[in-house]
Amino acid sequence: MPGHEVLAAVSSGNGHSATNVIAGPATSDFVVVANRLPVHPADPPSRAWQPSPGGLAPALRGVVTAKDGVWVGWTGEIGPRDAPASYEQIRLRSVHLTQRDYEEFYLGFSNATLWPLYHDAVRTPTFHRDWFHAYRDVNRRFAESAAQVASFGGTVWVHDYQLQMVPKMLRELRPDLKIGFFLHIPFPPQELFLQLPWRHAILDGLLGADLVGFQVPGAASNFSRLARRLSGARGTTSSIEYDDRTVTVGAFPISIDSAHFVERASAPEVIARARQLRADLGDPEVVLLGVDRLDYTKGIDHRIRAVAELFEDGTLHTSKHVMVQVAVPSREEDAHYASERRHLEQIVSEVNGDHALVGQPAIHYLHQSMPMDELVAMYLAADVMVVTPFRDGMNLVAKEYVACRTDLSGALVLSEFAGAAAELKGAYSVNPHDLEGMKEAIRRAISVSPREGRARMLRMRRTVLRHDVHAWASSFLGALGRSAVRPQVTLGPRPALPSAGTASG
Ligand code: GDG
Repeated sequence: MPGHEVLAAVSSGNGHSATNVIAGPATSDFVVVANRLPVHPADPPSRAWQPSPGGLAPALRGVVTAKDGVWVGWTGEIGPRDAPASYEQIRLRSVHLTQRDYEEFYLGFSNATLWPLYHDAVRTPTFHRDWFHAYRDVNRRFAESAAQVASFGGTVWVHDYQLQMVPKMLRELRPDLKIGFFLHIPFPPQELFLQLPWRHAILDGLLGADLVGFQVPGAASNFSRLARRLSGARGTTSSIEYDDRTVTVGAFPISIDSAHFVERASAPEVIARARQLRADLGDPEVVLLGVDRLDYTKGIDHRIRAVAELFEDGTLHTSKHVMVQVAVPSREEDAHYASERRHLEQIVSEVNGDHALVGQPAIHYLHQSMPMDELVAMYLAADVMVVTPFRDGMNLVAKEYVACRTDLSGALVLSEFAGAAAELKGAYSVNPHDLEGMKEAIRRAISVSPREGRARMLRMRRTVLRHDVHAWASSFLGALGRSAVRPQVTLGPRPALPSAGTASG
């Protein structure tokens, strides 16, 4: 039974028969494995923990608590400190990272090799053998932790690009498990993926899952094609035969907790705050808004250039129009991110130098993160939301904006290279590389008739309210349940498995 302390014993991840006996959190039929836990340490000197902002936590919290699941991940802190055994009803299992793991697994292979490569190589990816070795070793630790907390025959849902080797490693440790993998970022076309010196290891890692899920169908077909070409798999886009197993592949576009955003956007204090924000901005006719992690994939610079040219050609004027750009600090130790920040700050100050009035900047630039209610108030205060990534797995900000526009006002300008573009058909679609096209889309969004604007927003809201994060999780887990049907696995004497929840077979 999940929910009580057990001694779990699993084989070590190196294929030898050494056995680690650990006193861990109780095992569970449902385990989420993600790079980050849903909590992180509060700023020193406090030893307290607080919920991680953004990321997967809001999306998965409900599913994990409903299933009394365990969440395996890293606290975000270097060193051996464990997160609490549970936090806000989610049971936690910490994976520790050393300074070297942080540099080579996290900053290195995950964020300087895979992240740019998977985002159209918008920055040149760096290939470094030591980074790959660290990635493999850290993935093994995640797999071992998951193996220790999963009940016999349980379901393990592995998330994202930092952990692509976990499915295969976990299957080797625990062939009884149902293993799902979901990639939150794009999966690149062959021409790019083939550059990766460790392409076989990554593909084989993913093929260890019963179900491999992507944000959009294009990513799923990129993966299946590569699996056939490089790993000798057979089959179609949606079903691959590999290693005497069937791997199901599909698109499962992620969404948001739409009802929660509607509720916050309807709260009197949030509505009042939105009014105050507009007043603080000088009660302009039009507020344009961008909200992104400060990331070179998000196309913030091109967006600001387009807005700058609209100020230059007189379409926008500081007395009537203002832009707010929230750029949430992200991966600041990476040189690409540091230089992106300097670049953005330079162009924002150029635009303000040219177009600001005293006490009225053309662009309000906030390099800071903010509480969710403040973000919702921003969404409510904005007439036009501008989301222009060069490539984005989904982009939840676009969906959050739509969910918050309960009165059907507001317009969304959205890059065709965001996964969200496939669903949000009421948006003004743009190619972020095309400055003239972006300017035209912003012009149209500003001057849309109330009738057309409402029709567009209604169309998008229907999609976002119907297809929320709960629908996303159920559809993935439903498909995993169906795909993982296979002959009963019997265990040899080697892995003494966690006793809790042991099935009869
Ligand atoms: C990756 C993929 C995919 C932002 N600022 C604050 C804040 N946020 C929250 C937003 C939103 C989330 O962070 C950002 O999500 P995005 O989807 O826009 O972008 P990534 O961080 O790049 O996420 C992406 C996503 O994974 C999910 O699969 O959509 O394509 O790149 O929820 O609201 N939250 C708070 N303060 C802020 O200042 N509290």
